[in-house]
Amino acid sequence: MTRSEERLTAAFVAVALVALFGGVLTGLLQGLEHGGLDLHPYTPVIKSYYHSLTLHGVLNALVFTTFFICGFVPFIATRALGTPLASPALAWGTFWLMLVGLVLAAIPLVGNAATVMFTFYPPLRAHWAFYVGLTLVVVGTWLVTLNLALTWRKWRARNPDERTPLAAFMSLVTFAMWTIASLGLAAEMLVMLIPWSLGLVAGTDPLLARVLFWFTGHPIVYFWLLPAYVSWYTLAPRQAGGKLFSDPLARTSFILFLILSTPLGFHHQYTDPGIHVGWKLVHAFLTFAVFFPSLLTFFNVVASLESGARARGGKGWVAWFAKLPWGDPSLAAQVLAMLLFTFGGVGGLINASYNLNLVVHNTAWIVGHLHLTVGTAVTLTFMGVSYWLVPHLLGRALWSRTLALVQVWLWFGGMIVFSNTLHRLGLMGMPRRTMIGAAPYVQADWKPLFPLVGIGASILFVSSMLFFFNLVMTWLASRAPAPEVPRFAEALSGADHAPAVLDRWRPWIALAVLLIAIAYGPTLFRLATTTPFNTPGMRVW
Ligand code: HEM
Ligand SMILES: [Cu+2]
Repeated sequence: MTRSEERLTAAFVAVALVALFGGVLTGLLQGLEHGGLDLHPYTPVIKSYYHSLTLHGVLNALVFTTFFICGFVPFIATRALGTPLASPALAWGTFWLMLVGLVLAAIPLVGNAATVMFTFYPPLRAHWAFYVGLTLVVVGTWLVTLNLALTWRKWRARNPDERTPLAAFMSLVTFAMWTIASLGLAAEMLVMLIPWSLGLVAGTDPLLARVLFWFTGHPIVYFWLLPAYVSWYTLAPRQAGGKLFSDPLARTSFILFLILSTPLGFHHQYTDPGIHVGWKLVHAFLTFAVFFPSLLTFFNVVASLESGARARGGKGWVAWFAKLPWGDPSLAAQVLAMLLFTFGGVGGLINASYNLNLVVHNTAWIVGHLHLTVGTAVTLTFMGVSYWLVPHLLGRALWSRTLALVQVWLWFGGMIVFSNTLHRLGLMGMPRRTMIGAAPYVQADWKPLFPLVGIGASILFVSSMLFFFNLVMTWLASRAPAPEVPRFAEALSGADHAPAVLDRWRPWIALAVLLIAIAYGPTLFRLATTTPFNTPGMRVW
């Protein structure tokens, strides 16, 4: 790995962490508002609860995740292949393009001219720069895919008979899946939102926009999750002192994600009129199908951790768990992230169930759920990764491992309080995306739970501040040299046990495209040919 590539990863990760900083700051404000303390009027930049909420969603779910992934995944892929990126110039061009896009989107976002939530559903209409900026960020991610594909081809030319190393294979699948999945969002931006926000066309259509949005909006969760899985599969087993249980099983689960991640976005639209119930049901079934590779992941990763714990003297069916190297903050973060993710997975099945969805739809339950998934499985894992990656990039040892351990456990504990409370409030009917302190319909049974939202949010905020403090001190005050980067785990059952067809791209990508065409084709065709674009834009803030 060249010096320039390390700087590239550092640049992406730095932008990601700045975004996360803004994200947790606004998160605290919202949590406190729910707890009865509305500080929004006293902040300099933030104009309203909804301005804060939009910043929070965009900075955390879109910017932090995407930039971290574009730094981390190529880092892993090039390491696994043992080759530098095919085009460093393209890689840097990509970074600058994405940064320009981010700044373009950030100007109206911060200036309260794009207070449309991170889902930007029309007819809410943001300033055009918001849409154009986000589109440039997406285009940047495609260029990352291109660079990774070129790098793999170069590697393949030199190693015609070898299996693609697991970590590189997973990295490529992640970006291939995302590139297919992001076409919906690109279409929504280019055909609908950008011309409309520029005033080139008069009207738009909420339903078609939502269909295109969720074409990308569901698989984006796998774009966030798969890089966390890369760490769980290829690094965590060795960090735990063990081996990956099965390499072929890991490849199989990623191929299933490639095929199944996209054709199921209607599970976000069960209550939308204008989509036939039959197609909604097809998407519901496919949603249950994509749960299967997550189960494979759960089984494989837990078995791998167990091999580590047993090698360290762990015994029993469950008691081995205590023998994991809990003193390593990077591993502790990831294992705790996995633990909370099991509850996120169970909740996800509830969301996906046609009838149960009607109970939880648009309630605080969803907020509880998504903080277990992207807010913990992904974020806490990325924090764990940062605990070795940032020291490596700075060339200095982590300033305090103890503080890092405290941070990780605080996130775990804070999230249990925060997320559990929101799940319960949701079941009592409390809506999400609402400045609850200003709502006239607050129910008596919600009130005793409000303080817990504020307390959970505060613990999470303290945890994230400790995270940033530790990294800043690593940069400014740490003098010891950085330890070695975790090496890739060996597998108990290795790549040579995997059928060769798993190492081919065309059949799987073709299958993915075919399933998308079946699941989305008829509805998209009908909407595209019959939709009257006659809904005017609104600015409700
Ligand atoms: C200090 C940590 C955090 C706190 C206190 C916090 C708090 C909150 C609260 C109270 C809401 C609900 C707002 C509402 O429905 O009206 C919310 C929404 C949300 N949060 Fe967080 N959050 C935190 C971290 C994160 C992280 C790390 C992520 C993702 C990486 C994240 C992603 C989201 C998303 C996507 C929403 C939904 C936004 C929307 O409905 O438009 N949060 N957060
Ligand atoms: Cu979904």
